[in-house]
Amino acid sequence: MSVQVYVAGKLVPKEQAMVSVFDHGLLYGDGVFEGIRTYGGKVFLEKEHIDRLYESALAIRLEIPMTPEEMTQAVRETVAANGLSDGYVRLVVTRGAGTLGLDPRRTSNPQVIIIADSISLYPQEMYDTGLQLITASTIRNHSAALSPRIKSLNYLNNILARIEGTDAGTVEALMLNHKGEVAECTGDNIFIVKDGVLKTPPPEAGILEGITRNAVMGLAKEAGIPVKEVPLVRHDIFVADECFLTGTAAEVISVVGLDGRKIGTGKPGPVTKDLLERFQKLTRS
Ligand code: PXG
Repeated sequence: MSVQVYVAGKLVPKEQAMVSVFDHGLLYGDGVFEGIRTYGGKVFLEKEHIDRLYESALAIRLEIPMTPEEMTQAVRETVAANGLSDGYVRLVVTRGAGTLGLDPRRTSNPQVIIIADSISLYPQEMYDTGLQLITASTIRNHSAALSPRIKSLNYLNNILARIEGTDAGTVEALMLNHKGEVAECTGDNIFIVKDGVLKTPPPEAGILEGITRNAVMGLAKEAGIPVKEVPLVRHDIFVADECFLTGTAAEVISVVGLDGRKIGTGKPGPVTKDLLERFQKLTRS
């Protein structure tokens, strides 16, 4: 059976799932999105993702034409209609079709799109040996220009950095903020472990407050590992004992090199492994 996509209030086969070429989501990147995992047919951290979607929409003054409860229901129906067990849900809300010109008042009918499909993951080998990163020359958007806390349809900033990574042969790239501090990667948050303390940049560093990030900080606290949200610079990564990334797709993945320099032992460290194990328990509970 063909993938069923939720669009314009109903489920249709993916070949028939369409929006207007006048949609401001397409014309201007005017909209918001979420990426969510399902494990065993259950939507993982559902409330957290739905809440973040509504917060992103509020931040760009986009009124979603359904309640969070209706959205939750629509997501569950889409997952069920596709018989999805372990997969991925992409929720998109656009400003809707309008006339040419930026003015959102000239749009009508924000579009809610829900896609539930399989997910492409990093190969297991990368979890076993750890990732290499490069630092992108493209910095993270200044939060006074477009706040990285909004998961908007404007991902060019991250895409340009990702291309730099691809050119250098890495699957992710580190992005600094306008102050030269470590912000995050193009689709993942970053953590280091130093002298038994887990450290990650605070939201003010210009990051998306990842839902996996927050879950992992909670797991670390439960495990008795001190957690600090502090500004970090590249030096902190170079001298870290361990480094890892978190994200919906990646879960928890070790980083063993930055710009060709070895981090820690050059192998996935014990804290990283412990947190990945704890996270995986959480997804299977
Ligand atoms: N930073 C950025 C810039 C992201 O886009 C994360 C961190 C990690 O956040 P979560 O909440 O996932 O722990 C993200 C997440 C996709 C896709 O389809 C992108 C993300 C998540 C899921 C799917 O490209 N980005």
